Amino acid sequence: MQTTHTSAETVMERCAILGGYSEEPDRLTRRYGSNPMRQVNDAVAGWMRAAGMRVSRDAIGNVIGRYEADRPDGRTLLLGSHLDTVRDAGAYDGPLGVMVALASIEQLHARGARLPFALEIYGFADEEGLRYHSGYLGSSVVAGTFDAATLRATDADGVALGDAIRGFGGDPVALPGARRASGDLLGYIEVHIEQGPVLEAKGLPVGVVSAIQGQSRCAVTFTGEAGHAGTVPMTLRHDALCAASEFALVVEGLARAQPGLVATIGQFAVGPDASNVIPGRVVLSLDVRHADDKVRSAACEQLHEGALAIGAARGVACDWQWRGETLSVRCDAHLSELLSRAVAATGGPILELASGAGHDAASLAVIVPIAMLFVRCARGISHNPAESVDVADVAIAIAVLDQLLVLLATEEGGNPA
Ligand code: HGY
Ligand code: MN
Ligand code: MN
Repeated sequence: MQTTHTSAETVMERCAILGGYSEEPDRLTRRYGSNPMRQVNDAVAGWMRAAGMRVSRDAIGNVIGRYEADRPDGRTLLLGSHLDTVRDAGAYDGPLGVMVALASIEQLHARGARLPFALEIYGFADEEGLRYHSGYLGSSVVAGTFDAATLRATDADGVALGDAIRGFGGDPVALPGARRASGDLLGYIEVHIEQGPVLEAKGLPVGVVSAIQGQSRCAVTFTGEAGHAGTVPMTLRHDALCAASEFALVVEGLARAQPGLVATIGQFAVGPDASNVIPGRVVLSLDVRHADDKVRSAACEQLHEGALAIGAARGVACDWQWRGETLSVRCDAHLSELLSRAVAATGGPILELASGAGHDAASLAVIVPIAMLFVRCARGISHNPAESVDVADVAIAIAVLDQLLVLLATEEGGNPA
């Protein structure tokens, strides 16, 4: 029988194994529907089966493991996180949550124990939105908030999402059937690295998440006029890159001026991308976040107006595409209180902290009560191959989740073995 420490070592090993499945040879990049995603789903499915779980895949390609209750009318607790990554990612953002949940169920299975509710682990097929710029594809289907118009979105190679879903073994027509009804669900618990510096600064291994801030995602295209770098006078240029660069500094200035606002231009594609050609077109991504949805929306509107004004002043067209929005959500008070009691039961001081990062829990909050446990990560680094966690902190996270299951089982009238 594994102790939580050996379980934690297994979690670390498995995150390293999954981190080896990448679309790129020298860094970790795993987009929705890619072969490495298929390989990861297969690996996770194998570990789930070995833990006594029944494995299925839904219409978008989420991998789902189910561990039955000790009674036929038991409700279901959802657990999990995402298995896709950003570009040049770390190994823990997403997979850690799936592996910690699996470690808890492996311990139940090893004891031959069952709870008065079923447990289902979701390995979500896309949370980052790297391929289609629309985050939460996997969990939005489960929550029933997936926008069918997104099926027509195309990736950098012109592949429509609907075709990518079929190519991944899913079925775009069956997506509505993958929605989970709230009725029999107890809630959703997600374990995730903090991706920030607070736990490390406080010297704590884990923290309970109070809320997840909302985010807006846009694609902004500046279209000027490509021209000869040597012959077009500066006063006659319609330089798309200069317009986009002026906009980038407006974005930074607004975010610096507004407390709690963060705004990021993470992608910046210059065309035609030749050293002796005045850039005619720039497509950039914009990510805006704030704990207060009204502040975030007002900032987006202000940036939209700013982009149009910059384009007009420079004779550069500006196209603004909204790519998606998630509202700020508060974690469920009762589930979070149980999670805090579980942290206390493992001897830890309790710290509540808000999440600047988005998580599948924010997506699922539409259908179930949610709670999240953060795990300390070194220097708060994430979305970066330097992302790392300590095995002792992972062992604590597993112990907290085990305790939470005991508390929930007691509430559900079970006597957890
Ligand atoms: O962008 C985020 O907050 C998350 O990592 N998808
Ligand atoms: Mn994540
Ligand atoms: Mn992420």
